[in-house]
Amino acid sequence: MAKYTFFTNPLSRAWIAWWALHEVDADYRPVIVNWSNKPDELARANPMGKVPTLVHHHEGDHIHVVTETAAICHYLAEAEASELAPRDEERADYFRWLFFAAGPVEQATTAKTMGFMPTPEQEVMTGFGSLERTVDTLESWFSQNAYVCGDRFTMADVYVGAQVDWGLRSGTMPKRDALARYADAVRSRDAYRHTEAVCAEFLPEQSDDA
Ligand SMILES: N[C@@H](CCC(=O)N[C@@H](CS)C(=O)NCC(=O)O)C(=O)O
Repeated sequence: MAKYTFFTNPLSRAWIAWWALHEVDADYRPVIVNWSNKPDELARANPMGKVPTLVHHHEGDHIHVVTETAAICHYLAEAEASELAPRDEERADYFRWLFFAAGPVEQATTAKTMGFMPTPEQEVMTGFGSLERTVDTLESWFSQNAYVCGDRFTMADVYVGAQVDWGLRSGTMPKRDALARYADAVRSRDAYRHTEAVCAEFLPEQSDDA
């Protein structure tokens, strides 16, 4: 049995966790999930029925279920590749930007996709403030740092990098030179390219609604 069962869909956020699995060279079994025909195995692991969902099969009889893409990324770094987890002096930057991307950045880009723009009054109580503010904040960091933790690629760059990559490709994030440079750097990872190739193989399994 593979060490991990990975519920996924190549045309979804699960792509990010897929990339993380390849960064750590994990032993996993992918289960492709179509929205109209979800396996019972997924509902048992994650009542949200969302992908990515990762099941870690431990020796003996117990499992651990991890959901939420950013959590899966970090979990895999700790479990499989400590060199991708933060060193003590990197923890502040690592967790700051990992959570910033999973919260404000994701909310801001989703809001834009859905056509919601907070008014100045609503910005005060909206976690992301405005898309402009989140992008300005990311830009200020990546104007001065190659990666989330400075000069070194860590697992936080899988998640933050994927958000920036997708934001720029989809046009939900305005183009800025520092962000474009960062996106190019993460796209050059071997594991990123390998994930693209693996996902392409699974695309024919997609149903129209997935
Ligand atoms: N908060 C979750 C969001 C996961 C999510 O929304 N996944 C979507 C695909 S991008 C999904 O599974 N949609 C199927 C559904 O809701 O039925 C994460 O960050 O992993």
